[in-house]
Amino acid sequence: MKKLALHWQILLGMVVGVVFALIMVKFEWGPEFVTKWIKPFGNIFINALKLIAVPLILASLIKGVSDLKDISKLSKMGGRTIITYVITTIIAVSIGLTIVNVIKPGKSISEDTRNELVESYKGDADSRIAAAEKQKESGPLQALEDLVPGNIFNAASDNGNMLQVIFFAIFFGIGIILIPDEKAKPVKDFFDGFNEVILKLIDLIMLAAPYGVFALLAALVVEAPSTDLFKALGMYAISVVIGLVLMIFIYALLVYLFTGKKPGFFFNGISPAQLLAFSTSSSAATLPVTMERVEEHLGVEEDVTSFVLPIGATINMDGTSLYQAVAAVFIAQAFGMNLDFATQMGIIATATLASIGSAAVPGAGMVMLVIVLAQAGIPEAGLALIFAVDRPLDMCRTVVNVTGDAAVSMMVAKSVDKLGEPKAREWDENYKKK
Ligand code: DAS
Repeated sequence: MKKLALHWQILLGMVVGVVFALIMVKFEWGPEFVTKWIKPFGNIFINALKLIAVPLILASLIKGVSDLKDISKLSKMGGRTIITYVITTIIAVSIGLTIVNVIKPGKSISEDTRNELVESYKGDADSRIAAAEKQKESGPLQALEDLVPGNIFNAASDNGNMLQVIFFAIFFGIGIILIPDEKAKPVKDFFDGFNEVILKLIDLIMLAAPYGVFALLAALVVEAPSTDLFKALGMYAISVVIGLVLMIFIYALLVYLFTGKKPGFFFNGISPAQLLAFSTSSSAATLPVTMERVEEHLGVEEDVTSFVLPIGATINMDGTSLYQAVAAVFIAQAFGMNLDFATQMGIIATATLASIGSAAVPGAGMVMLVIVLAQAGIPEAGLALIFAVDRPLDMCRTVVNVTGDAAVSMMVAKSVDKLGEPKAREWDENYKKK
């Protein structure tokens, strides 16, 4: 297994997982066997990655920020990063709106099919709609208020609060810059070493990647919604996927235009992280691998990756914003509503904000979709319409989220002259002999 490059290992794990599940569903005891005896290994794998995500962000961000000799560099890189993130998100939403208005997937839903779908999925979607309701009640500055954790350990306890961990790490790193060098040195050395250990732990966790992904895909296939997807839902899913694929090519074009690196180089470097994003539906769980791949295989220096990627994993979700634009207009179409141009322009603003507010965990994009629906006056019951296909689309949009972060980190690195040759850290010689 070690001979195969990482992305082939992960791909093999996915394919074998799907084939295994398709065989298992032929037996009456098959689905239960997969859910009870295989799926736990997939959850263990995701948890191991999520476990490492917070220490990794703390170590790499604190190291990254404290390595910046002065705070002005932080604001320079920060400014470029946020602006680039917002621009790519607006591009994504605009592509989503264009596609859903051209394909019009919601037009083919008949009245009774719609009512039947809303009824049959209402129960399952209720918890998400409830979470969405709660989200809607929060005030306009809620996101800003949530940025500052009252207790770092609470913030670290749930990957949904990654922004709070990032806030603390940047705050702590600034503190290191501001104390005298002789006091700062031992602290910085500690975080340097801590960072190295975390990266080695990621290598170890990734040894289990093919097996973890096997379990995740097997469980997904076995638990796929049994009802055949209605034609409209199929067209809706195809509309989202067309938009997402288009975004992937736009990233490759932007990387080539801004850095000169060819698409083959970019995709070869980032593909293991993309496959992991697809399997886990979680940018947070994928972040450790995204950072290792962007640093070691795409040549972005650590003080850029440690800053740009953790922030990107939480606020730059271009795949999610594109999905939210398509979903909102699809639901409006399904309910026989015609959204005027002004409302659709409003969707660009709210889908951008909703994707920034979406946590880097499975299903977050659908919960935040309620903000887009509320702003456009689209019924929230429509969430029940799209619930059945949310998980496979979540896997696809998470791939785009992660790819966008990697592309932006390369462009920002190039702009601050921190894009070098990849150091492709395979197993270092002395480790192999241990
Ligand atoms: N699954 C989220 C992520 O981790 C995206 C989403 O739910 O839309 O990027």
